[in-house]
Amino acid sequence: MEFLKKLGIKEKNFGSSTGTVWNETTDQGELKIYSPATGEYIASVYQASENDLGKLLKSSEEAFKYWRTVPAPKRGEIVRQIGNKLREYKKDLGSLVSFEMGKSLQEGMGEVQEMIDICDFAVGQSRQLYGFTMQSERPMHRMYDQYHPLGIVCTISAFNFPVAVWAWNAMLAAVCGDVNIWKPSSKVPLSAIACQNIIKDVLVENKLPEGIFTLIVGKGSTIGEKILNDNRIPLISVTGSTNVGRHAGEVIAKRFGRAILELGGNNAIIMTPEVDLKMAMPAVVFGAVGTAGQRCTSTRRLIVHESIYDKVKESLTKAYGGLKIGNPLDEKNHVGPLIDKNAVKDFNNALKLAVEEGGKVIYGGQVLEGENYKSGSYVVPAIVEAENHYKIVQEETFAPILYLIKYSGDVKNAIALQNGVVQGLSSSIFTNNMREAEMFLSAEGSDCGIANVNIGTSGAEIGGAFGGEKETGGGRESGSDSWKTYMRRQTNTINYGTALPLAQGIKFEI
Ligand code: UN1
Repeated sequence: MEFLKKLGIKEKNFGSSTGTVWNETTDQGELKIYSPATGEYIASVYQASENDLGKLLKSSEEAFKYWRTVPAPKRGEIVRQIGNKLREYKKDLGSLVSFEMGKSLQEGMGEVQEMIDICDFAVGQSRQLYGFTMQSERPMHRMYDQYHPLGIVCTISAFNFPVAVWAWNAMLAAVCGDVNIWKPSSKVPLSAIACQNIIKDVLVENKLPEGIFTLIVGKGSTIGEKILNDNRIPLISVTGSTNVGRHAGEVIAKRFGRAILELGGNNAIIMTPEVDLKMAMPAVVFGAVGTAGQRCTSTRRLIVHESIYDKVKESLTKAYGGLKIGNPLDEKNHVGPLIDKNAVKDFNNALKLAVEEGGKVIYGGQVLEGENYKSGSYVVPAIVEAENHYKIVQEETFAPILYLIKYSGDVKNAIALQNGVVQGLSSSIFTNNMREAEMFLSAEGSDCGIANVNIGTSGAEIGGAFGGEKETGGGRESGSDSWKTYMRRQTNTINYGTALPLAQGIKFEI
């Protein structure tokens, strides 16, 4: 595979780097990475040791002392160069993401584009990072707030977005003057190693010290726990399941660290009687089967008004009938494999539970076999008629299962169903009725972090803040003013007079 060579992936790779220097640990076990696309062996990664983490933290602490003094627009210049490198390697990195994770090449390339977009965004942001000025109640006083670099930021990313989620966090954190540790998912470490190789040239060309962008591939139970507990890391951004996030959030909170939690979703699309079905259908199908249902924003529930239910059911099954399932590197395929056989088990199990609770599988649900599906991770996306209260419908299953749910009466009933889960990431309504759309967006409407009109639940742009409420964790990454989380805020009051008046009219004379 040409792209592996271009990205500097060797047969055996070290798992931790302080920037350009790799720690040569080989005694902590080796991760053997197989492609879910073909089942073939790609390469291996030596897991890092706790000692390696110590080295990373030491170099990060040193680097922070320097990096925080570099003017923010100059830090932005480094991020601009990283964005350009990513442009150069877009096809190669997109291909590796697709090969290692199993998402379609289109989506792999899209993921790298998200990285490039956030680089551009962060470059612009680097000339802003502004606070407010306030009016003081005291004469000859000035008040303002300002933002300073926070310190070491760690990004713990999940397998489903092997590279983009790191960039959302690390590029913003970098312009904010923070230094970065990246702990990628052990299911997709090669994509992370490739990123480290891509940014290496920028670090060398600009003579930057080690410790600004570091990487550690290691066990959650040892390296992960150490990171969560380490007081030297003021901010940890965690993307993963609600279970992973609940534990991480608790540990980090105990030491008063800051966490950005971006956890599970149970995203729904509402279709009202005034839906434009032609437009809605591709959004639903892309949302439900894109990345084989393994996005946190994947569409898991379709809440349809009873008056159009049969029609929607028919066009949906027809659309699913046209899906091409197969090697994600082949651009004609819409749906690639699940990440591994455990995910296939979860898929099967969820379908079984749905049926036990009274659901009806009306399309798909098979595990594919044969020469083209050798990895054993390919499934036919399923559509299941179900009710919102089913236990399994209430859960996030990371697989292409779309629950078809009927509502009657007013749009408020659909909104109640949409909100009637513990997660709160993404949501959409398809309607041409502005009253319904505005109700959905109102204070009585969707309770999610993302609420869209006539757009699906997945595929958010980087310009908006990304994240959700309830068990999704409440964190926000990426655009809008999310950068503020990566900085420490300081309120400053300056007295340029000769008297010392106290606030609130308090008199204190000595
Ligand atoms: C994720 O699945 O963790 O909105 C992130 C989307 C992508 C990001 C998904 N931009 O689907």
